[in-house]
Amino acid sequence: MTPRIELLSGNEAIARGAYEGGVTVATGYPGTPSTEILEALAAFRSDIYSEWSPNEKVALEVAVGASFAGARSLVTMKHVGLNVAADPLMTFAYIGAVGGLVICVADDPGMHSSQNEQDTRHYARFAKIPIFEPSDSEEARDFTALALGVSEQFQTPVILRTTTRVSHSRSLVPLGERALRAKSAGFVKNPPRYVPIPIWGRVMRRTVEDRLPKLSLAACESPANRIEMRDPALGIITSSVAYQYARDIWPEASVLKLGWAYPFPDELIRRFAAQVKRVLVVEELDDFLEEHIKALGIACDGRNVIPGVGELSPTALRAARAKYEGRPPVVVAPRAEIQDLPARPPVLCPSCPHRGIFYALAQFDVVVTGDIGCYSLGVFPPLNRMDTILCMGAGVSMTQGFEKGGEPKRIVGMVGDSTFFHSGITGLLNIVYNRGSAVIIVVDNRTTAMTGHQPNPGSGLTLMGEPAPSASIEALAAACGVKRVLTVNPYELQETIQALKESLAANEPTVIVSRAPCPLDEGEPVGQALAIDASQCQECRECLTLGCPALECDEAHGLRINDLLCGGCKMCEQVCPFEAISTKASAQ
Ligand SMILES: Cc1ncc(C[n+]2csc(CCOP(=O)(O)OP(=O)(O)O)c2C)c(N)n1
Repeated sequence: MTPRIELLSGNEAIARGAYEGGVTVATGYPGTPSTEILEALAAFRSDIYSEWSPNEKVALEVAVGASFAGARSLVTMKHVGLNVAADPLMTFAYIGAVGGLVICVADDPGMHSSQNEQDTRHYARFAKIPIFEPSDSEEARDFTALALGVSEQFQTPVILRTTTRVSHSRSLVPLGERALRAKSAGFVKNPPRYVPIPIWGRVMRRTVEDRLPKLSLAACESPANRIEMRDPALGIITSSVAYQYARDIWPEASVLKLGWAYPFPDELIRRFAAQVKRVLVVEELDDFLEEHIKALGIACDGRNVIPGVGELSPTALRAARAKYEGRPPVVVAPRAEIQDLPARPPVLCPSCPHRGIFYALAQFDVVVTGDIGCYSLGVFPPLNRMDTILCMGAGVSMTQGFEKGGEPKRIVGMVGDSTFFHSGITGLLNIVYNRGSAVIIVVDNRTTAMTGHQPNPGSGLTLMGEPAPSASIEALAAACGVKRVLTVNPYELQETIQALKESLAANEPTVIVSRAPCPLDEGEPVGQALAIDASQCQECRECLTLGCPALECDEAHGLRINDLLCGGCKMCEQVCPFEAISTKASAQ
């Protein structure tokens, strides 16, 4: 029978690979471009338990527990998520897996939706564990299943690394059957195997080193790595999506395609290099392969011609080829229609409740340590009300450093609900414990909006669609020792400004929970669309300070509200000094 073939994104294909590979536990924390893996896995709910964990460290630790119980498990996160999960990863690499455990990490070259461009391959080398890199959806499916097997065979965690292009591009995948292992779950007590106290940890440390050459040999034999011999004049060594671009730009070249890049398959690399005249390494981001190939004593080109910053593309490689061949540089003019587009900076949606908090904050001369989420958009004009962003949770913790570092202004920290549960709580605990006095605003829109509305511990719903207890941010703040805990409705601007004013005057740690559900998640507008009564409007433009995309202004019509965009939140009605904005006006 011919297999069913489906057009799957790389992320959907990984979920399929996990299903076919017999995974029974899947965990993760949302983060572009990885998020859809777990969302797709939730569709296999009768076979696979899947959960959004509060953060990546917890997600990995849950999966490690499942692996020790004998289950196959999968963990998903974006590249920076692995920084959060690095602590369990480094020691789990010593202890090793029982049931196969694969950590899917999605990198974001070009920083489409990330705060940095770190290259996850270094983590594989750092932790001394294998890494697989699919180049398309079929490989994403195949390598997931392959990686589960390698994890189990060599008792090691395995990283499956994608990039935005691999995760989000679609290609055909012939579907396979779910392979269930005979092995039944059940933990076998064995402290020297599971407890890395120094006496046993030192033994594990040796095991990690002994495992490396075995893994390298297995990588040489693996179907994930292959030599494609064409013209021996040029041999390209490449991996991930760079393989696709390299094939486009150097169709005549021989290629060593590394789908299992680390531990480096030295034998295979040497064998390939011996068959070609010149070696060119085509890799995205860091010179991870090139450095090692040079260390093997193989002369090669790479970073001297291939850009190491930003995303690769056929266009970038076309220019690289010209450089490599000593031809005049290829100048790529942007397409006229792209050139003519006006710049459109990202904005908060119409009727986004975060806007109320930013409007209120703009009334005070304070430093705002921000965080990552939709509310990061408060950094842009006209809101201009976020001063720093570092990483998830830092919006809370950094306030303490500003304060103790002598910053004369009052400090306000800002985090979203998902971010608070992810890594805000410990920072808050620190503020109380070490006698800080920051005002922390938790913008609680009841969801993880920025990554596409995933539920979180406060949402009252699990990934698998089951009702769940909703964690109370107020109770958590109180449990951390915060005495001033307030809740405001950010659509009520005066109430919000007043709460902020009193909190800034109080010399003690304060948590303000700014609570209103995300209207996009709710799926319905907050209220009836508003309009501007032109006879009352004095064109003072105070309403424009809200930065609402529903408020438009052009020479022909002056100020007006686009009723297709307006969500009826009434914030503009509240800021208009001339009572020119109302739902009444819209009914006229
Ligand atoms: C360590 C890490 N994990 C995941 C992400 C991806 N990410 C960015 S913001 C965010 C959470 C946003 O949710 P929330 O804090 O509730 O704010 P909202 O977008 O709903 O306003 C996530 C998961 C990240 N940037 N860093």
